[in-house]
Order: sequence, then C-alpha cells, then structure tokens
Amino acid sequence: APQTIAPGAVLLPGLARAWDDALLHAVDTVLSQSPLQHLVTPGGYTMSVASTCCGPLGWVSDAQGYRYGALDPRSGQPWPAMPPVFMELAQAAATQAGYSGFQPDACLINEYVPGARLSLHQDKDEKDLRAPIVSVSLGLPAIFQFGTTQRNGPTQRLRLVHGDVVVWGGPSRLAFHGVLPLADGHHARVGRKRINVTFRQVRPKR
Ligand code: MD3
Ligand code: FE
Repeated sequence: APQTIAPGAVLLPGLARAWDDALLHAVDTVLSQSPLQHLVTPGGYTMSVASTCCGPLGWVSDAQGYRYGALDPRSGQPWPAMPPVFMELAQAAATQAGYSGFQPDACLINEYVPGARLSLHQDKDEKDLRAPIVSVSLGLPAIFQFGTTQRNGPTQRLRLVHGDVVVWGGPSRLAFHGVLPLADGHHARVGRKRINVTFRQVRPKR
C-alpha cells in the first residue's frame, strides 16, 4: 500500500519487483547504446556514481555546467529511446501516488557499487516543477537521505530496497536529498550493485 513519507512524497514498496526482469533487460538495452560513465562535475569532481540516460532528454555535465540535452555528447546521437516498460512503470507509479498525467521526457540511470554515494543536492533544472520525479530502486539496498528545501534543515533517512518506487512531488519536489555510501553485499538478480532509475518531466507541458 502507498505510504506518504513526507508532504507530496509517496513510497510504493516493492511496486517494481514484479517487473524486475523486464526492467533489468531494458537497462541493459540502454547501456549497450549509451554506456554508463562517471560524470565530472563543473567543479572538477568525478562522481562515484556512474550514470547514463534515455528518452528525449538526458543529463549532461561539463565545464559549461549542468543541463538537459537531446544528444549524448560522446556519440553526438540522440539518447536511446525510453523502453516501453520504463514508461509504463513510471506512469503507473505516478498515478498510484496521486499524480495524474505524468509524461516523463528524461530518464536517468544511476549505478552504485559498494562505497559509491551521492551528496546532498536539489534537482531544480526541470522546467515544470509541478510534475513529480519517480525513482525506482533495483539491486542492493541503499540508505536514502532527504531533508527540506533548506540545505541545513533536518533530514530523514529511508532504506530503499529492490523494487521500491518513490514518487517525489508537491512540497517534496525541491527537497535536498542524497544517498549514503553503498554497503557491500550481493543481490541475486542484480549482483554487487544498486541501480536507480529516475523519471523526470523536463519540458513544460501544455
Ligand atoms: C527527492 N538519485 O539522480 S533517487 C538523482 O538514488 C538522484 O540515485 C538518487 O538523486 C539515487 O538526482 C535518488 C530519488 C530522488 C530523485 C529526485 C528527487 C529523490 C528526490 C527530487 C526531489 C526530492
Ligand atoms: Fe537528485
């Protein structure tokens, strides 16, 4: 059953578990076209998380800064298509969380190996901040940290396991969030890693 974890943020425990085979195949299809890479931040730090994208828009980072763009800068080609199973799960999750009409145009795939982490940040480069972000966790469990719209506000921790889906909308959409260093372990379907897939609506809808 859906669980509200913060204003506008809804955890759908295990929703993606029934789809995991199809999701993991879809991840492999995307990675075969646009492999994972460790992005370098505009400040010159190489991220411990490896990432790639699919769908009309992808997340690009270089000396110019961060932005969404239609082309994978490595190939000069459009990002791989969003696999249908991704779109179906993202829309089902948004609907179950009470956000109708979710039309994601960007999908980020993040891979965490043991020790990888994501420091506290806000996602605010999407034009339509009324749309939620849908996140799907696969593989090893992670401790997710989230706070308020103020960097130094109070934070909560949430353990996310294989198949969990969280829909972050409303007042939680601009909350600071991050992932603590991944603990070592082995997952029967995914191996020694965690895969997180996020769906975003970047272009304003009309
Ligand atoms: C809460 N990824 O890619 S997903 C990211 O587990 C990112 O890989 C994390 O943060 C991960 O930007 C967390 C959950 C998530 C994504 C976006 C959010 C939570 C969010 C935006 C606002 C509030
Ligand atoms: Fe984020």
